[in-house]
Amino acid sequence: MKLAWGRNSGFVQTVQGVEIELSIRLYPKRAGRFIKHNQDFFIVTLAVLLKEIFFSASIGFGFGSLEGVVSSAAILLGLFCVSLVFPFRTRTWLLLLLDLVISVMLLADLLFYRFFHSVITIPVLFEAGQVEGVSSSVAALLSNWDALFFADFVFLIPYFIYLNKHNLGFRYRWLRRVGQVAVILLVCGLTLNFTTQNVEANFSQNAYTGLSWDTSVLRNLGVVNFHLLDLYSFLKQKDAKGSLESEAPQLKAWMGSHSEPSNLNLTGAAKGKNLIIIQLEATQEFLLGRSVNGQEVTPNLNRLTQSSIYFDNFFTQIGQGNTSDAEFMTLNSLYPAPSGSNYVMHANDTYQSLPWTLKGAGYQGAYAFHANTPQFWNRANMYKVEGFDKFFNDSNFFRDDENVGMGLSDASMFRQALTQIKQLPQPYFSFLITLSGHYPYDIPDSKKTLNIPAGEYSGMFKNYLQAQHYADQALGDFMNQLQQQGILSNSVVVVYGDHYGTGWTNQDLEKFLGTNQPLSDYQLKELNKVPLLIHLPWGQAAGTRHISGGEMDLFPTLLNLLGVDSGKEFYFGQDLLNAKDGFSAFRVWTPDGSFATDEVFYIANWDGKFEDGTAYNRKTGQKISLQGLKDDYDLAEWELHASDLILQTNSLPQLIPINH
Ligand code: GP9
Ligand code: MN
Repeated sequence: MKLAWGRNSGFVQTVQGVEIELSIRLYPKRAGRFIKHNQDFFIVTLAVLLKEIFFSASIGFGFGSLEGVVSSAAILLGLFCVSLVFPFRTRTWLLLLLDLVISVMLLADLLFYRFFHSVITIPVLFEAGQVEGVSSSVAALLSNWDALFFADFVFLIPYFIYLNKHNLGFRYRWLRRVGQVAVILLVCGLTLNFTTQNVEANFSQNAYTGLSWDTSVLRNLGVVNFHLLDLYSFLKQKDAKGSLESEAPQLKAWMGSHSEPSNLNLTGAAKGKNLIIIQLEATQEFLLGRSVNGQEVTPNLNRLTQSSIYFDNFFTQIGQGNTSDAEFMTLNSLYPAPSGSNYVMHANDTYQSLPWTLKGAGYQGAYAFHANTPQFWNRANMYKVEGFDKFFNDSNFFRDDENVGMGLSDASMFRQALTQIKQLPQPYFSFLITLSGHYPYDIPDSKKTLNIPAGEYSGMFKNYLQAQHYADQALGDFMNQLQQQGILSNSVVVVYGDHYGTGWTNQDLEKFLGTNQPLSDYQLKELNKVPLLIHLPWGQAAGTRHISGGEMDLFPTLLNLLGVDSGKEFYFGQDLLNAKDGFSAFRVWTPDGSFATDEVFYIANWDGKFEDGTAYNRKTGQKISLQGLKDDYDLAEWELHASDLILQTNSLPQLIPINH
């Protein structure tokens, strides 16, 4: 479609060869009168447009692009003009209501963005249950400036009352009003058609398909357009869930070759032992072995590295589902969703997860312990689906006897969990998820036992260090208890961080790590690593392993150690004790298709073109050519696609035997 300025000072639109002329003659007087008598409509549109621009600036996108402002104005005029068909009084209040709805949406988006670095998408809305749980974070995320989103109401409400009282709205006959709306809609539609056309070509191939992680639409079409497109793609996706049939043979063949053990290092080394997995909230690898003011930040983890198989090159691979994604990968070795959380969106699928597999191999039961409301991350439903026999949570078990940060202290959680673990029929699988390290790391002063010199770091980073130091102490006490109670010699204890923390500055990290230069984006990606420690009875096979891996690899690694046949399982990760080379694919926070091997870290471009990505030699940190990396890139893309397909079509039962 081409747009041209027409003969009669109007628009000429050519649609499939037919010229349509919109003769909107520009009569300045009439136009002036139209604006004057519809000032409520124009004022509200302008106010909301300014809020959109303020939103863009607040999330660090500046005042937005010209396309963004034009597109935002067009969609707002288009949405709000519907109010013009109503009588004046009704429409003024309707306009204020629309203004309010969008303002609340913008504030919710802004808070969400400060926490998750993305705006709210439809799949995320299904996770509303967690709002209750993050309420302590919400207070920390608010800023005084946010009040600006509602500042216009202070003027608009009295002004609209005045307009109504003095009968200042122009009363067109209804047919004319409908005509005006139709013209405005047409102009807005044409404008949007024009601005949306080239987003994919100009900004990113993934602009529309990767709404949850690609910022092109948000930057270039504005947040209201973003939400409408997100809604559209959600509805479309619901209709068209692909089919697995054509891809099943490829998946089966791949699984066959993927699962073949190359050698049998430590296979069955912990056969028949209890499995205790402790997932630590926001514990990052860079904390280990470091001190502040001569004091170790994580003395207990540091000590544990000596008696465990310690993986020091282990990535978190989470998407928007944060903690739940880390759990999901550990339990299933399937990838996080492209947006939202699988715990929420795929809680009706069938899984052959770690609990089911272990129980099939003779384990007496699987138990989850997490001191939060059971609805958070939809755990109450999902843990049943994953095969846990009981979920010990805030509602049915934990006494709220000590609060730290987001909820019950880790110390109390471990203490109370142990009373149950001691009684479980053996061998068992216990899965414990901690909480005290959670953003905004606001723990009581009495629990801050690190001596951090004043002025050294931002408040947020100091709090992070204190919270992690506290959580490390709680973990250390729990490990001592396991030893004293004779559990440690009979169990495999796995400890890992769920994901990175947020909220501090790069300068904090640079100071903490003692780097002399600003950290590059690539270095920051490397710093996102989390620790993984696997403690076997009597410290068997202890030592540091440098193979690169991530949360997707835990499932096959544990099956090997526990001597459980993995031949019939389906998993994307690899057994880190037997794999020759590391391979981890990333998504959402690092563009889809990014991957890390022992040698290379390839960071894909948001535009989705392989050749626009950047690769680094992980030993030297230098940029390297992309030659020879295409196969691994294709593999990363394929694994993500295949995992999504399996989940969207609930197809594991077509690929492997399900034992429940
Ligand atoms: C909530 C806890 C934190 O129960 O697991 O989740 P997160 O906000 O880190 O995803
Ligand atoms: Mn978490």
